[in-house]
Amino acid sequence: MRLTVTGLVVRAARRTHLTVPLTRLANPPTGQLVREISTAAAPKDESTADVAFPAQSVSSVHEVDPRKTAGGSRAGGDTPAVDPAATRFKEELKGKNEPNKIIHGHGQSGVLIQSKAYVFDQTSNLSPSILGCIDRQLYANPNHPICITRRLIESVFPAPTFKNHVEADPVVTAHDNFDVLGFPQDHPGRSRTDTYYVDSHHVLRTHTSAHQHKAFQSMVDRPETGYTICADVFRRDSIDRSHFPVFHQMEGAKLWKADYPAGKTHLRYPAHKNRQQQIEQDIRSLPRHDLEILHAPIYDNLTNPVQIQHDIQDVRLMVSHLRRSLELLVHRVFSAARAAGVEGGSSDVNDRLKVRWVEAYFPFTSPSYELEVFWQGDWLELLGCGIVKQSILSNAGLRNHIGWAWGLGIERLAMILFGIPDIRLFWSEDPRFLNQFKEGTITKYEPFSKHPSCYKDVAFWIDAAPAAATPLSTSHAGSSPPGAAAAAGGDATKASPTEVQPAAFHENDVMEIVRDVAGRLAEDVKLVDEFVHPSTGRKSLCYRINYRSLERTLTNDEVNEVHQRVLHKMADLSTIELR
Ligand code: FA5
Ligand code: MG
Repeated sequence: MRLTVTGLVVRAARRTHLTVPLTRLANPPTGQLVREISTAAAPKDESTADVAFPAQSVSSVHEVDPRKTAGGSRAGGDTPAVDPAATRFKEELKGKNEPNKIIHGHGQSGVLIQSKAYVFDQTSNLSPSILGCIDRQLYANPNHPICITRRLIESVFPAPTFKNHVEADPVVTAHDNFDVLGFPQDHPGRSRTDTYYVDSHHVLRTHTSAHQHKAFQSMVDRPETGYTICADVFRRDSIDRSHFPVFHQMEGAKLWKADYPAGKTHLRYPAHKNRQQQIEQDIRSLPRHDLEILHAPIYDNLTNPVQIQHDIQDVRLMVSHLRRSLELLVHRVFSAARAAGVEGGSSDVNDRLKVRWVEAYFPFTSPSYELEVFWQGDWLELLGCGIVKQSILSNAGLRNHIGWAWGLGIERLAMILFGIPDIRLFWSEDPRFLNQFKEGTITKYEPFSKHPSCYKDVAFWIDAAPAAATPLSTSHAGSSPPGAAAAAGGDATKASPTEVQPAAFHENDVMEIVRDVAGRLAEDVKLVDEFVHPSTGRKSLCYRINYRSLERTLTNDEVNEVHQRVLHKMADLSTIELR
């Protein structure tokens, strides 16, 4: 299982690939500077150093190279010009009313998702298999482990402090998924090889943070000071027992407001102090836990800085509140798992659970962290989090607020909670799986069958160097799950939108073909051989596909037939030549 993110190699690599905003380097908030500001009588105005997000950037929307991302995106997702043919086709899609199915006609293709029609353009890369997962809404079925886990998480972040949302429509603008959160234009998460584009302006969200800006905006007039959002998220990714192209995320945020009186500068300090005291009080009211915390860095001036607008004491307090809240969540989940008899990280039930905090990078928080838990002999990344960038709050109309946010993968917790060994099981419609779970109860999953695997290889030549650094050719092979090296999808070792090799082979293209043809019959796909021909210099890759159904034994003929169809589709790829 490639559930863990361990080792500093990955983290060091991540930082070299992600763009660190220049402002960070030009204005490092040295400890000295921060301390001076924090002890000054007049507190800083968190809103003064706003960086406006790019409202509209359409530089490469009509990129000719179809492998590249749409790159920029428009605020609100409105299309640049009204095309009468596209408008007619949209009406036709609505009239047909066949949701989540690719429809062709009049030289155009498109799809109806959640009653909205989208006409494909050269950026679109949706596949029938991914569309088939839309609208399952596992998080809304009270007897499904995803929903049971969601409810457990919500119980740690309850009303009235938190408003608990779900977001049913998976299509968001690229603006909301990336731009508004400060993703650099060359961030690997924007690549078409990693993200499902509905059209140049819309994507299937790659993370719940795509709803962060609107959730913050809606808090301007609401009594709640926090939220949670649950949704399905989509990433073109590798195939193994812990990765599925659709998974579920939950995002949470909590803010504190200072009631700065307009124009009365001398009254700002008491308002600032009041807010600080409120955070202290909120920390005191959090229940205690007995987790063993092995490592917990607060900030690092160079690599994980406190934002220039922030008072360092405020940050210390918010980080403490954030950590205590999430540690409490982990404690609840693991206590429930142990009570249900699911095997833990240690055979001794009385052993304390070990967790550690590690530095991370997200374009929309600083400082940022990941929480890892020691589970079944290895460190497992559960979530990412941090102090919300002040520009994001100000852009949402929350100028006097400061706060934290986190995002976690529900499957990661649910697999632990119920002892579910394979992520594909969550999508099973087999009653022998579904009938094991009941609203509000944690029960250990009992495997109902174990069917044999059938391995088949596919070997091919590639001409150009691969756009993806293949697992065997990277130094941190095996330690970095795809998607882990960058916020919200996008492995920093993979092709990026600025990749200079048009149409180079990308391993996610193989994954997508296998997924489309074999569906959930493919348990994992691994690169098993890679060599360069000594005289021609051409590179050969060999991938091994493990076919195994969770529900029945596959016949040889059946697997051969599926594999032939995979080979057939692979042969159509212009970037490879089958061997
Ligand atoms: C994010 O998606 C950020 N939006 C999280 C965040 C929110 C940070 C708010 C700061 C503030 P990341 O790509 O690391 O980050 O994913 C978050 C979590 O989703 C991971 O820690 C992991 O638990 C889960 N996750 C990521 N990729 C997968 C995958 N392919 N399969 C299952 N779970 C995954
Ligand atoms: Mg991560």
